[in-house]
Amino acid sequence: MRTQVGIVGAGPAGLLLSHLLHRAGIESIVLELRSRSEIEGTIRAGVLEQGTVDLLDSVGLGERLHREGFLHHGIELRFDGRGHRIDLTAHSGGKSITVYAQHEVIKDLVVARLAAGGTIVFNADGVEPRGFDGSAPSIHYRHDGDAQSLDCDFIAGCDGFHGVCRPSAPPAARTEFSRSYPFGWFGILAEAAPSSSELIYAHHPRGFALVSTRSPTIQRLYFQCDPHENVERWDDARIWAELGARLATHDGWRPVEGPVIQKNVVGMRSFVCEPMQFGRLYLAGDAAHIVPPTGAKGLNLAIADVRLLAAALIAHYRDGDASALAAYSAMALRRVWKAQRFSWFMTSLLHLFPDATPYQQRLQLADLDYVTGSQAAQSSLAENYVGLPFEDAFA
Ligand code: RFL
Ligand code: PHB
Repeated sequence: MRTQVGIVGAGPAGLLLSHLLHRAGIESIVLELRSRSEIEGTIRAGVLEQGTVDLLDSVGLGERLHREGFLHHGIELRFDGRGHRIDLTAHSGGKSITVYAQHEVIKDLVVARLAAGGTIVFNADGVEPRGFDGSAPSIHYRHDGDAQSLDCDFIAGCDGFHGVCRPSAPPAARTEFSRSYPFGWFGILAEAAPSSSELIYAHHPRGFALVSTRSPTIQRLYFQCDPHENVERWDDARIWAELGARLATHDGWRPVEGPVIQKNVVGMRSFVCEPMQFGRLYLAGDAAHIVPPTGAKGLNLAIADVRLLAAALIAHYRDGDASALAAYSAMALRRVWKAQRFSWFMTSLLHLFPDATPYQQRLQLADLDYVTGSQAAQSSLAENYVGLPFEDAFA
């Protein structure tokens, strides 16, 4: 088999890249380890930045998102039993966020690719990118027990943090920066009506908690936990007692409770691989970088990467201009590091750090007081939360 761009991974990065290339008349094939039902059923992100929504709109993917997603103009920071609303729209020159689940974005992308005659090879095992240091890359894999190979001009490594593309680049060519956190997030989906019309990020002496949403009848909530916590030790009553304690306000606010229909623990890590290009292999999304979910940046960064990468590939094929491809890694990394900074800031602001000294604990409270009391600090938070503007010349 042969195609122009061989894409590894059918997450948001790989599928959107394939869609953007198709619209410019460039062929691609997506190789995915898992089945269609698995990728469409994995519960992950929920918050889409304004720029992400605008991009999805501009390429015909906004219809269901606007119908079923929730447009939010603010978030609440809650600490010391009191809520403080940050007006995102007022502080960001009119921008907002949309709460729409990542797996719904995936479903929309799969439908769009298949309707356009695109190829997504599900259940592709043993994927191995080869020859990307020369001019004739290929991807070897197994499908239905048969060995296959896909020849291509470029390989896009969109296979997430645990994928094969990043490790296939020579270790000496990669510099990796990472930080792990001494806690995880216990995430639940519950059959309940919304507790709040906007997201609530709560700081509490028992640990962080977050109220998000999915639909008028399904709610998404998280609370900080031990990274090795066993979800089976938590029945519904214990989960709601913990969430109730961390989210309580002095005026008696309580979350709306309901049966917990899914629970899992998410690890927290910050990670960046530099560069994001190795010869004809280009990394995008979680394959190249990870942020803790507190800033809601991971999916949005994956989308920002492929926006740049698609534009650079289009410049190469349409105009014979290789300069954007050469600039891809440096340009993507500028945004990546700003998202790293913001995600680290939000994580540090809101979580309980088990080894924090009393001095550091007081600083954290001062930070919360400052952020919620200062217009300048709220503007900075809002600008980052709704998504920094795209700075590149090509679109
Ligand atoms: P993905 O989504 O991990 O997709 C990679 C795909 O590659 C496949 N794959 C392979 N395919 C072939 N061969 C191999 N060897 C392969 N190895 C892996 C995988 O099966 C998969 O289908 O990466 P991508 O596309 O870069 O997208 C990144 C986002 O998924 C991720 O950053 C976000 O989910 C992070 N995130 C959030 N981001 C936001 O922007 N807003 C949020 O509100 C938000 N909340 C979250 C989150 C992540 C969370 N978890 C579970 C880590 C909340 C949570 C709880
Ligand atoms: C979610 O809805 O899953 C969500 C919302 C905000 C975050 C992270 C996850 O910061």
